[in-house]
Amino acid sequence: MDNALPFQPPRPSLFLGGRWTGSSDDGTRESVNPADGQVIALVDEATAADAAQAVAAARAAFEHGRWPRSAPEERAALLSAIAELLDRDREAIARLETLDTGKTLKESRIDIDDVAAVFRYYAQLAEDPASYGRSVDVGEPDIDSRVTFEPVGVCVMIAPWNYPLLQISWKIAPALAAGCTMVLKPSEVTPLSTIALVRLIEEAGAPAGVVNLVLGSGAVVGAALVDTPGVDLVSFTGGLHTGTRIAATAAKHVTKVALELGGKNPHIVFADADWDSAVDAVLTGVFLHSGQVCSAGTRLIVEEPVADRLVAELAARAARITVGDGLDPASETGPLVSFAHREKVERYAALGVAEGARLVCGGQRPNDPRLAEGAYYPPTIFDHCDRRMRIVQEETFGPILTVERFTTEDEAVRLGNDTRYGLAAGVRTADQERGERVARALRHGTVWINDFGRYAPAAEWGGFGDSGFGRELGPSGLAEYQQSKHFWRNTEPKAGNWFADGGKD
Ligand code: TXE
Repeated sequence: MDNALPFQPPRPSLFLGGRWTGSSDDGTRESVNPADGQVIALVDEATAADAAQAVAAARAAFEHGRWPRSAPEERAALLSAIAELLDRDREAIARLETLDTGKTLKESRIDIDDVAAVFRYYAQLAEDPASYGRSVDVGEPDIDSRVTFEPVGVCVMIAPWNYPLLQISWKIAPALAAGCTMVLKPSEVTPLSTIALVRLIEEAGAPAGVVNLVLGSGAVVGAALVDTPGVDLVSFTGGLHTGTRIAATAAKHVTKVALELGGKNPHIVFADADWDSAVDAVLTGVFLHSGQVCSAGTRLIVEEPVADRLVAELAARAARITVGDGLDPASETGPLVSFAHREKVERYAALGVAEGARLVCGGQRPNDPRLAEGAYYPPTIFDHCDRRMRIVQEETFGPILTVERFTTEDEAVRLGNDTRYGLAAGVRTADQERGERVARALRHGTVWINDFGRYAPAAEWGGFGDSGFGRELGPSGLAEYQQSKHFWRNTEPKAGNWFADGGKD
């Protein structure tokens, strides 16, 4: 029956202590292509006992293996080798990512190139002595004071489904550079590209036990990983509700936590902004990957005089976006990741109508019969929204743009900060000083000025507020996987005679 599937990753698909294995209860799970509802693969479904075994394997590799004690050159070589293998297998993995997530092949290829760039960036950082410590001048010639940055230990990495390969790689690459060992748990909705990546990591020569992989549900496997003693760090990207549960469980074990919990990201457009690039960026910012992007610019905040014109142009352009199977080169955006997720997005669209926002385009399933079998949902715009509406405040994680208007700069900033999240924001204006002023006032982890959605491996990524804490990418992304130790060496030890008798009787 497996042979009937269009894609079958090599099974078994769990990787524990350097060995590929099935689930301890022989459980499996189907992976579904959201473009047509077809099952594309069967993967092994781990149990809580498998999760505990994975943590034990990572613990053993951390305590006794060579990786935490490896030389910088060895770490850099492994990271570079992984990047090379990603280049080699780019097309195959891109196809897998598209089948599993629904995103277009063009997007999947970009993801894989970005992932390779992140591995290369951390290869470079792994060879930089500044990554491992610094000397401290304590002002005494006989004191040699050094702070070293050591691997934090065993890391659990839990990733979501929207950028499966990319988000888990933002965790794996710095953790390897730091000398950590780890257990990966991709989303049960999109496990395939992570299986492929772990095979490449094995091929690149990672010692047994350094990278372990378990697959399965958050409720069983994810929860077991977080609630297992012997974990030093849980790095999680996903929903707010899940993130708070993970943090609460981790607190019981005094486990360090890093959380990236999404956002409701404002895109502020002043009337003087360059028109064509503004229209283009607002459109791409919200509808790329059908809005399933944590930093999507879902909340347009536009200066009153140009609002009607901008909404009209956005609606016209949105209606022309070609929605379709990600494998079809004509498709500009794919389906939502799953049928269940489409239902959630539909509930938000219905809520927008009920809350009194004006539906300008989209808002119901496409009636093209070629899209009938997939989890498709069209670009949707709600105008005349109010800051108190739930569609303005909650992360819909779908192709839904809300529009609010402002008349003063203060009001724009107030609206831009009027969110429990704080992941990313954009401001568009021809006035450079105003751009800087507004960017400084916005409480978000990334602010784009006359651009949107871009990032760089060397620049930190993460949120303010309920978007979470901890940083990925950049030197701070490495620091997340390290802990400091202070060495204080006295080169000329002498009695200090603090006490009056000098310690004699
Ligand atoms: O994510 P979950 P879901 C947002 C988005 C979306 C919402 C819910 O708004 O609609 O979250 O999506 C694992 N212990 N984002 O339900 O549940 C789970 O198996 C340990 C934002 O799909 O957060 C998966 O691997 N792990 C986001 C991962 O957590 C648990 C990207 C994410 O799943 C667990 C995706 C538990 N108790 C959705 N429960 C972003 N920040 O980019 C689940 N998991």
